[in-house]
Amino acid sequence: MPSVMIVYASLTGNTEECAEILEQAFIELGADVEVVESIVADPEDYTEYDINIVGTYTYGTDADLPDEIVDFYEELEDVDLSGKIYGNFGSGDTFYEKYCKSVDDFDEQFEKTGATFGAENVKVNLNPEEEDAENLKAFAKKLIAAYEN
Ligand code: FMN
Repeated sequence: MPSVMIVYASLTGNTEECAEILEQAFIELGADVEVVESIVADPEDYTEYDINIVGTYTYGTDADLPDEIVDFYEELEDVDLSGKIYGNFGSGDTFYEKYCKSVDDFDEQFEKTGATFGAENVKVNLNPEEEDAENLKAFAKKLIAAYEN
């Protein structure tokens, strides 16, 4: 079974709640999972895990990255993650034009690392509801399937 690292940023708890659901889903699937807040995370740590995940909300005046994940974002592109699987999720608010933009921003960064896209981004409107929990569980399954391929 793969090892998984989830790095997340959450101001009001919605993305954190998603991270917890995802963590539980991976545990139920038999994976080893580590969950770390972005402010204390180092992208180099991803090299020790098979599946690399970012969870982030979107903020600011122009759908900016949260301040506490900017350093992680900038340093990520310099890490060689060839052979790793990646996936992104996050919470946003459909009220905003650039819904969950920060989640998509991480796709571009991961592409620079050489990691392999594992599953479609999961976007959650505010706090996760039943359907979102199902989507997060399906996301975990797809990432593991991508690892096993
Ligand atoms: N959500 C989006 O999807 N796109 C945005 O551009 C966006 N901008 C925001 C700007 C401000 C000032 C605030 C307060 C919220 C914004 N949001 C936006 C919504 C947050 O991403 C959303 O509330 C999210 O659930 C917060 O996640 P958290 O609880 O993990 O901190």
